[in-house]
Amino acid sequence: MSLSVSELDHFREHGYLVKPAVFRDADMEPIRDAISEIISDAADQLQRDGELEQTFPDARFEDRLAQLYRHDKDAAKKVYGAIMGNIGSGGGYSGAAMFDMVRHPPLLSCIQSIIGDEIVGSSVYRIRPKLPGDSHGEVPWHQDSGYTLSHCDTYMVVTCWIPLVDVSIENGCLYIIPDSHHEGVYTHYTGGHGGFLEIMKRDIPNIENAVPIEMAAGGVLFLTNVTPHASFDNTTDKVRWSIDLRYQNAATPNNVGELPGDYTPERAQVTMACYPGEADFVLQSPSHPDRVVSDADEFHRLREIYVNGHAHSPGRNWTPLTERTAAEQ
Ligand SMILES: O=C(O)CCC(=O)C(=O)O
Repeated sequence: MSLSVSELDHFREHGYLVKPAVFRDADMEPIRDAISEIISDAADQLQRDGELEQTFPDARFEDRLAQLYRHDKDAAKKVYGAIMGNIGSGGGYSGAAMFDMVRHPPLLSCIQSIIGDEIVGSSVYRIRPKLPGDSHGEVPWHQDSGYTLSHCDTYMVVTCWIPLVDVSIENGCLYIIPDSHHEGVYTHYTGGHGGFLEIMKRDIPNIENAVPIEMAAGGVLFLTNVTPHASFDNTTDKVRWSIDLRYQNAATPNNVGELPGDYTPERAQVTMACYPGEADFVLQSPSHPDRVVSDADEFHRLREIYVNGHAHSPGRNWTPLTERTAAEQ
């Protein structure tokens, strides 16, 4: 499976592409099982510690965390923290089932069509549960480049957004704005909805053309790092589970072969990985096959080194969102 010329043209021209059925149901079973196991272990532990009354062991994959959340919000947040990690410092699940999602051969073939055959798994990936009734569930308009260092703005880092359940407007699918990726990185503000970075609507050309991307589980929404996107409330009673993965060519700044301690405040920014705080990893390299991470334990070890290592990142100089700015939009 790779991208056809017309799919590639669509991606380049409009800044996004939806490709159905890149993952079959059986391909997603291991990650769903891994997530379910983390939920079970965390909920059981909270119950043993007296912090949670009910654990809903018989609930289905798309129901259980929603039931936990309705029952006890604080406990449910601790449970999903173990899966998703923290924005900014990573963490979250980095076991074998995640590694198999990241290096899924049909997905890598599509990625190769976009960025070439030297493929680095870009450091930021997330497993996201969008919970019904979570007032922090909205992810406001942003470009992924808003989160990475500015010297990477002109490089291509491809985001792959993969729903593990069917997604619709009702359960909080992604929205994108076609053709709005040609003008670089827009001004972001810190402390937007849900605590995330946010671009004011007035600053995004064509915002009126925003489209919801409803998709079946296992499809992939490919986005550029400068394609504005957002997601809103989940008004159903089930969890919207998705995974977002990122990929870049090996020539794009990365931290392969480096340690968090190599990132010091004195270091010149242009020599830094686009997102210093989490580990990048080589997934395909005809020129340096020895650098390819092919072992799930090695993947986990690399990720953990960065989670525990606190690499210095200069970040970006986005200013906080004030009530006045928010009201002006
Ligand atoms: O999954 C979501 O709702 C938001 C995902 C997102 O913004 C991203 O992957 O950059």
